[in-house]
Amino acid sequence: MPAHPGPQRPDDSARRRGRLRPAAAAGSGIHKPLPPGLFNIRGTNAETVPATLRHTGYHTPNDRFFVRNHTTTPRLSAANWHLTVWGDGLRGAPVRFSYAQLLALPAVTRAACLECAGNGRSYFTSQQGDDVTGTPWTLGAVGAARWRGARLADVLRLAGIRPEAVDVMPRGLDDPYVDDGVDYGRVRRPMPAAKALDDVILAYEMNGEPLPYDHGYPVRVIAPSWVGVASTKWVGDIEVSDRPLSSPWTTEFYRLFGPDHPPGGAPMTVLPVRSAWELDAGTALSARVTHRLTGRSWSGGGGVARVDVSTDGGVRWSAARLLDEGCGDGWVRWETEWRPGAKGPAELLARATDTAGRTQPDRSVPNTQGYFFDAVVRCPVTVV
Ligand SMILES: Nc1nc2c(c(=O)[nH]1)N[C@H]1C(S)=C(S)[C@@H](COP(=O)(O)O)O[C@H]1N2
Ligand SMILES: [Mo]
Repeated sequence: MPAHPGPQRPDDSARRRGRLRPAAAAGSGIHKPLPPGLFNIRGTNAETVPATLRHTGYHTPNDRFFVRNHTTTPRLSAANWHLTVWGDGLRGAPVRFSYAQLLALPAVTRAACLECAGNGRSYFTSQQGDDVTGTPWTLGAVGAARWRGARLADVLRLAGIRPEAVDVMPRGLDDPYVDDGVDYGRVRRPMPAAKALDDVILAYEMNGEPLPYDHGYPVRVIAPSWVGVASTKWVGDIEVSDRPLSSPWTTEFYRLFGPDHPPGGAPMTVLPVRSAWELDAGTALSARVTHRLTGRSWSGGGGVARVDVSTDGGVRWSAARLLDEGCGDGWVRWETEWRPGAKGPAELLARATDTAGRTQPDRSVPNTQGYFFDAVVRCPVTVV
């Protein structure tokens, strides 16, 4: 039985620079080190500082990948782990899979973005003046990784899924989520059987390593192109049902409420189009020097087809140079050159369009919990 490689070590360069303060993660419930400068710690969550991706390749290194935890990271053992598939959508009794049995199934590898539906939430307030609740992410609640694992479809078929099954609900082994005195139970969210049988993975590897504890060790769900909450970490059981299922994560959280949405709220599945500059807000850039500026764009609705950038606050736009092919569930890196003239404050904008024809709007449709901020984000810089 493959054992966990032990505590994850931060990369050496960060340690040499003396930037690590292990205590930074204290109280967050997150296991890996969260060096200031690489992460913004937000309660039980940690956001990747988007500017730091400039120094990474296409895939987000595991030690920089954002963490979104409802409670705390459990440290499970693969040897004691098993997955129980159960419910009236199966032909027979519950079926159990061990870690070794899962590893023995045909493996698939898929490069896919994983993103929290609330990514970009802080801009509802700072750019639009909207009142929203939830973690005030900037744009770092997203990453791209190579996920390797078994197809959920294979596991469901081995468990005897019936053609009448309509919903499939994975549940995590982390502690029940309690908020304001209400116990919502363990994190779980149904998805249609059609999605579960399509492209969903039961992943045990992330970027060629066993899943880190914080990202779901030993096994997590990866539901490509869907809201991050569909990608259940530390999965322990999966209910298969011949009737529609619900959970607080479809009826209360991760649902769009507000005057611009239907009275009962709108469900959330596929992620929107978004873009981020790999630049800290407020960066100082020298005048009359040509700067190579970079960023990334991604979409749940297919690849990114084009990215337009503006360095004058949105008056003039030009196409950025795409450095990757905008395929399926990944992102594209892009670059542009800018030679600022006048000194003073300036705003950089990036607007992506995906292969489905969706373009980032100037304003996002508000919702009470601040999900799906997809508008063009204004990145302030100072020319000096
Ligand atoms: N069991 C469990 N699964 C979970 C969560 C959680 O708190 N518990 N958070 C979800 C949310 S909201 C997101 S955005 C992703 C984050 O995955 P990551 O922490 O690996 O980046 O995991 C999802 N899966
Ligand atoms: Mo999320």
